[in-house]
Amino acid sequence: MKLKSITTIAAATFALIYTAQAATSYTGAVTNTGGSTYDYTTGATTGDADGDGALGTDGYYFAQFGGTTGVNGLAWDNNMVSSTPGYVSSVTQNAGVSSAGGWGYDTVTNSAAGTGQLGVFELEGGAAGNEVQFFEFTLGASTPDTISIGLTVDGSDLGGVFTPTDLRVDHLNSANVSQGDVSQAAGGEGTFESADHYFFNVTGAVAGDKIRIYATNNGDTGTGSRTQLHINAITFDSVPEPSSTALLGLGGLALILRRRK
Ligand SMILES: [Ca+2]
Ligand SMILES: [Ca+2]
Repeated sequence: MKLKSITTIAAATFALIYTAQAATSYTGAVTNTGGSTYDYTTGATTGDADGDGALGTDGYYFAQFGGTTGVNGLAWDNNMVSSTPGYVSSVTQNAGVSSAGGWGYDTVTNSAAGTGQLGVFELEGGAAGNEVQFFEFTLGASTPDTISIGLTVDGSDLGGVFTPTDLRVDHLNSANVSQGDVSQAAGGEGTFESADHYFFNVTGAVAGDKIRIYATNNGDTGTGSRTQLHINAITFDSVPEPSSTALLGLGGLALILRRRK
């Protein structure tokens, strides 16, 4: 085989590996995670893109994690345990987001943060059918090709009220052009204190892109006629980048074939 052909093949393979298809997809759910306790470090295969058996390996945001006393209306970041992924350069939130919880909500275990009680990121939903943006994550250097975003909902009391009917994840490129968004019905069973996790893959994101998290008011006013929307936690896991060993292998193959010429 001539070196020119080898070079062409190598270039084509390289392009295959690195041509990122921008897409957003719903990838599955873990629902009613066993009543009042859930361990993010065991059995979390759905959405665990890196396959290490834990959710939130890259980073996480848990509302009111560790709190045991009902505290209402504090700023979202005053009632949170978090670890921002290394590839997220900035996090912004809807100014209306606050945090609440502590009244015997789900107890969860996270590999880095230990065991604590979930609270809620709380946001006024307005009228039925109204969609609001909770968070926006701007991506920076070393953004992986595929990010699994996990959203935990329904991990509190008044399930029907605290469960948004609809969650949406949107991926915008640096020019604010949508690279794909996906919705998934998220609830309705209204089980008291039994959290549900919904997972969305964002593929082909690069530095400067944004990932936005939305929820829609499902119109269930429930007890107390509440219209707030709630998300308990957000987790980030990623599929590792194609390893440099694959490229080294290509280089080695070219070298071997060249010697055989
Ligand atoms: Ca549930
Ligand atoms: Ca993981």
